[in-house]
Amino acid sequence: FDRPIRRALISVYDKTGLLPFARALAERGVVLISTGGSSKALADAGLAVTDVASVTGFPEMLDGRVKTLHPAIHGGILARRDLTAHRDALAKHDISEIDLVVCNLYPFEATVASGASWEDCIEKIDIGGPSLIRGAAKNHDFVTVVTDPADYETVLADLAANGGATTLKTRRKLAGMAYARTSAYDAAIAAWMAEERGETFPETLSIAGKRKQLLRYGENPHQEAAFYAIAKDTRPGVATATQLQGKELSYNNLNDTDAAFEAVAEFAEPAVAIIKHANPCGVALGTDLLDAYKKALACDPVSAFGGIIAVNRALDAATAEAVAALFAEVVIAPAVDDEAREILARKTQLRLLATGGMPDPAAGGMTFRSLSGGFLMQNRDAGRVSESSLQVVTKRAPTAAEMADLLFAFRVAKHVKSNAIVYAKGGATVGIGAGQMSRVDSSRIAAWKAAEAGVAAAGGDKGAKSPAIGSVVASDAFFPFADGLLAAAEAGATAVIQPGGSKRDAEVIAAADEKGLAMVFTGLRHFRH
Ligand code: 93A
Repeated sequence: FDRPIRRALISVYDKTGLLPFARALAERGVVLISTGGSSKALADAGLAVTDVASVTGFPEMLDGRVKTLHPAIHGGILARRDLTAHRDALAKHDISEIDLVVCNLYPFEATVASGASWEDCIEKIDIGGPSLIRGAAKNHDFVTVVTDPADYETVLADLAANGGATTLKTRRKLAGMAYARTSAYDAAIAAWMAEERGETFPETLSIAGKRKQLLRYGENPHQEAAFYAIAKDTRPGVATATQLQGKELSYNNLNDTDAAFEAVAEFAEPAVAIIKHANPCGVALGTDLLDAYKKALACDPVSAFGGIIAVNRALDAATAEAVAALFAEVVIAPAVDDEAREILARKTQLRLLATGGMPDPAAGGMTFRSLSGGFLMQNRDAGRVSESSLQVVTKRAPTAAEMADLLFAFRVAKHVKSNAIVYAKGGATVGIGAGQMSRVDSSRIAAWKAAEAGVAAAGGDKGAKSPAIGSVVASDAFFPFADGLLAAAEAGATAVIQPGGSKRDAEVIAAADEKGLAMVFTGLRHFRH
């Protein structure tokens, strides 16, 4: 049934690319039928066009709510060309076949995003358009449906190659895209209605994701995977980034790059995070990016090998040179200076991503986690503490320098898998303990890693002073016992930040006082699993 297209129905809100497409159709002798605004655009361009009203015998009515909803249109779209009974029915009612439907919908999503009133949003719910699209897609054995101006070229190429007809392969592909569009459209309407009812978590949920990339494999080579972007979510990050160079991004790259970029987004000062296996090897603030990079790298230079680096400023030449000296998998930045690009271009394998901006760490949004048979959904962890929200619980209050590091360390701890313990000094992490089942183990690991980094920095001198000495320590959740805190004191930490709220808080506070530590409670927990 690859028959030449003879009649096309054009009803598009977004008129991008319409005129050249319609002109090419007209040149092939295709009869153009069209609705109000589309019809006017075509006629203004000098194309011969038949108004829908003259096909249906009805004017467009009810402020345009009923334009194409008529058997003369839907009969022409839905009739099976291979059934005599269908052809007879059309003939009996004087209905002509429609072989091509070109339709894109009222911009419901954009209208909601613009903050329009309830009434305006309701008016932007397209009814006739989805009916045209769904009908044409159902009857794709005979009818071609185009819902995206980006596909006009494909259709014209098909017509040119097939004597004015499309191929079944193209029609099937376009039909699938058509249903993807109408389902995403309805999902957006349902989500908006739930939001308007004040339901953050509606009883049923559809999420429209657009495939951004097929991945070579998943977390492991025997797993298949793809990367989807949620259309509604325009937060700058991995899903919206442009890859400027380098090898194809892997599943694990994407996961780690997200962790890295979200971590540096926490800070207004120049910041760098180096991530491996979704945990930071180091995070630091600096006078500039290069300074921050050196400090972040010093935290765990061994693990940083093959890591992922995020910065929160346009990547400059000096930092690019330093980064180029390390083997890194990915670098992500809001922007990349021309000189920095040239420098990194030498590292042909290195994946370089530019996001165009930084996400607002305090902005809302949802996160998902899959589990067998379902998924968990929660608000993004946008929780934040400030100096004024902290409660000093020890005899000694933190000094100004300790306070700055406490706030920094706690913010980093939010980006470390639980149980998270972060030692920090001078705006840089010096030891990180991540993902342990017991908090005291995380505390000991972080201290041990700090000591190791100290030895490495001193060229292997086993007697080198641990950078944890004189540091502060953050814990993502309360210390259930004094042991984790005592391990930190032993490592040389002088101040502690933690949520508090343990049954044994009194014991933990007493231990801190005994060791001369200053300790603050946040009242806010940052679990991350
Ligand atoms: O209000 S509608 O749901 N009623 C209809 O019968 C109808 N038919 C097509 N909207 C309808 N359309 C939509 O009109 C199309 O989906 C398209 O977005 C728009 C094109 O209108 P115009 O050609 O007047 O600019």
